[in-house]
Amino acid sequence: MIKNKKIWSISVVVIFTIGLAYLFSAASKKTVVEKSNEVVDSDGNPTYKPTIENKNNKPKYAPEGMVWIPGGEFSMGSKKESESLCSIKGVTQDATPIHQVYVDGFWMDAKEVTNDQFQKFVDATAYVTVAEIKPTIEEFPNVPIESLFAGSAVFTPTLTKVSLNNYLQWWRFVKGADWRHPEGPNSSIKNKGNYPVVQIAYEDALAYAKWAGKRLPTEAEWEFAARGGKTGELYSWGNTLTVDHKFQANIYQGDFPVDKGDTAEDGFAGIAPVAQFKSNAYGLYDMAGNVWEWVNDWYSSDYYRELSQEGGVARNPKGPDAPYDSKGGNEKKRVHRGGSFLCTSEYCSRYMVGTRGNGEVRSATNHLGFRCVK
Ligand SMILES: [Ca+2]
Ligand SMILES: [Ca+2]
Repeated sequence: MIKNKKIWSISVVVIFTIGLAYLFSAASKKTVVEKSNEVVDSDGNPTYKPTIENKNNKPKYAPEGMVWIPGGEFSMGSKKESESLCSIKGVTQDATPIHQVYVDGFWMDAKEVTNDQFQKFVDATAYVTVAEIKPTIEEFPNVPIESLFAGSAVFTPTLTKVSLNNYLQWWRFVKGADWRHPEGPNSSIKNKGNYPVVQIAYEDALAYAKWAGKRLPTEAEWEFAARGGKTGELYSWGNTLTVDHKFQANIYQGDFPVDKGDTAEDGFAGIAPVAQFKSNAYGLYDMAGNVWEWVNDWYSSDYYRELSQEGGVARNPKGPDAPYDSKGGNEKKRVHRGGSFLCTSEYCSRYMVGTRGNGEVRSATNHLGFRCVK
């Protein structure tokens, strides 16, 4: 009888323990459930898992101007709801779903590459950028030869408020616009050595990186770095656009894209010298705003979906094998990240850290630059 009683009480304890374990695991499942490698909570809503940084892998000697990004596992991408922070529908769709990614550690330029740095490269190599070369008739067979000029795209404010559905209203191809003349032949970079170099095509950025003994970051490396070890925050500095009513990046305030519409509440109308705002937790400046930055990956609007369907943790992803845009067109596009001094909540909002941009590889603009890694 006593023995039976003992067995009975042991059983109660065992059942109680199993029950507790079950409740505990149910509670932890409540936070994060993985479906393929898409990260969702128990209600199926996209969420982020805590970033797990690699430890103790920092090499001893830092290359000049670069900061160590430890790498590790993180949740990459943007929540669907973030789209409501942007007036144009659908522009953040290509950054969903949130999926698990691992990147190795690497060095990254703390700042956007400047005019002074690019000048050194050109002085050493006599490199000529894409925007400085007259396009050939082979490239543009339908354009009369007398209309083929060396030049590039320049932001040109509109005289009045316009509907924001056609960017050709504020982008103009300007003959003679290039990195030394970012807004056209009458503009210059005199006294702007500390400004980010712009009017840079993908191959120009690549050539600079090679000369500097560096490379362009992958899109995953760029986002890991921009998040600064934080988990799923909206911006590279936190979850609110301003901190103590102060803007944290050089973006655009006021009526876009109207002439004198930029109210420069953040301190700058148009482009700013590099590193005028606080760095993120890794010591990186301007990971949001100032100029867009080329990364190495081909742009595919479906890449995140495809990657998440593969399941597991995507290790050091390098982008799709070929460019693809569900919106159509067959341009060869690569990814841009971070947004620029022209990004506004009225238009693209892509200073949000998990969002993406893209551009044709030989097309440069006066709000597009880059930084390197190694
Ligand atoms: Ca600004
Ligand atoms: Ca930037």
